[in-house]
Amino acid sequence: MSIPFISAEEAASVIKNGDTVAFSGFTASGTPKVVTGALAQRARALHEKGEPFKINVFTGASTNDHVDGELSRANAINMRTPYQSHKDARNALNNGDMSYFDLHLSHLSQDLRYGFYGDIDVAIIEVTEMSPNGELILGAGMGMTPTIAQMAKKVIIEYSSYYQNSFRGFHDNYIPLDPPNRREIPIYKPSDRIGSTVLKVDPKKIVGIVPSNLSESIKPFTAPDELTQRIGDNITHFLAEQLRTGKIPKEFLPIQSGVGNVANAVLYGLGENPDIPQFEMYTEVIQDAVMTLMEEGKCRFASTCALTFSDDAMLRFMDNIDFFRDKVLMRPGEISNSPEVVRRLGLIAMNTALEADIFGNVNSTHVLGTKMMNGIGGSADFSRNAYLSIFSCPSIQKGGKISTIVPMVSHLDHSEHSVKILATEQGVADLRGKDPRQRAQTIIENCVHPMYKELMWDYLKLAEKTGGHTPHTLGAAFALHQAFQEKGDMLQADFAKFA
Ligand code: 0RQ
Repeated sequence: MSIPFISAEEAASVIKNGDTVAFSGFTASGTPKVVTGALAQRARALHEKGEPFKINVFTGASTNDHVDGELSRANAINMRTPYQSHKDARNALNNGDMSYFDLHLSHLSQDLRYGFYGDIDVAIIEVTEMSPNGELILGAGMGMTPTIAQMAKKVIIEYSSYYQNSFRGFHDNYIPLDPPNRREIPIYKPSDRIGSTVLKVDPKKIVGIVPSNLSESIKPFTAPDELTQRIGDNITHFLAEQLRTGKIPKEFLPIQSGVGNVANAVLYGLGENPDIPQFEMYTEVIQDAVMTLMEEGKCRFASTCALTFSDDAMLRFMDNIDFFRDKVLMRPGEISNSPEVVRRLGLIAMNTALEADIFGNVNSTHVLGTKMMNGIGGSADFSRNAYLSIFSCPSIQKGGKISTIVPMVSHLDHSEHSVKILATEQGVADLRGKDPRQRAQTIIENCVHPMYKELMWDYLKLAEKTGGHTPHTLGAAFALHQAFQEKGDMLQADFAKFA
């Protein structure tokens, strides 16, 4: 069967107001880049005529400017899940122009198959190779593509000619059976392949192929600065000590690492520390640092959902693709983030907090309790089930007007039960085996910035007067947040009126 090449406008015309559209990819990698621009134009034209046009957008994780940027600027998104990190989408959802629900990334594929969110009308899938019988080779990110390819009523293909070398062999396409028939996911080490290198789609569902030649447009990461390097060093020294004392097996354990500059700095720190042996990764995203660690021989293998490389690093990867062919496997998000596999492999999970409280609860999503930053992403898929879950952040933000360690988090993503280690540039708090008062003491001693220490000890003393297993004086628990809201500086918090 021959599948026609069509324009972005023709592809966009297939999508109707109110449709649910699902996208391939994970982060910007493997995310479609062409059809959504035409769709945004159509939405604008219809809005100008006073006609409604909004779609529901389901993705593997965050996307790119073509999807979240174009569509949110055109006010064309009704509902969005499970994760975003684009400033225009962030504005739209915080203003109430778009509804958004924040979801564990490993959940969306199965929730869709369970029928929780209705049908998928259209899937837009970026491929790098394709055969007439519907066998697809995906690109640099998998996301939930196997599930959306299976469920969607119609499929639009974006055929990317950007990559000169073939991605064939890097993907592990697999959909687990659904309950009550699910079996174990047979991954016993990060490099175990369980699925197929190609993704099969019913060619009758494919409405057309849209050519694309755009890169992922991922900017290079900034080199570690003094702050991120100190956080990275603190975590690396802690892990080396755990290894020396036998709390981490001598073979070391697979690493999961979140996104961002701190995550990159931690990985560089692991690479440079001679006490950390060669390791493998079981993670959802690999960034530039991992590629360097592979080239240096420090990282042996990475199971991931996406290659979130900057454009320059991606070209380096492509130039040397045969070197990486037996060192990288891309899996769907429900497998890269599978809690079952995470628990079995015994991961060291390293994720980032916006704020943490003195008892070890973590907020990763809501700035000052109300404004959504990105979303929970895969952080809880990993941290809840890891061998060792580490959260890190700088101890202060906004030039010291904000302490990231507070008496009580203003929003909860990861409870004290999922947080074993908390690290800032000040030091590391090991929370294992400690009761709430001991946790508070070790966090204040090791993680709080010196300018906030006295304030935090004052709060603990005040809270201890109220008593209880987890001491809190509820009226004062958000005094730092209130001081920032009213006076622009958390240091202005005053506990005297609660004494
Ligand atoms: O503000 O942008 O105005 O400068 O928040 O802060 O320190 O640069 O944070 O980029 O490392 O991201 C948790 C958001 C951290 C991210 C989070 C302000 C600060 C700055 C950004 P500016 P940083 P990072 C794998 C796992 C959840 C998902 C996850 C994240 C801006 O890591 O989204 O882990 N994690 N996924 O000034 C007020 C505070 C603040 C604050 C920071 N306490 N109060 N403002 N800021 N802390 C990936 C996937 O799942 C795909």
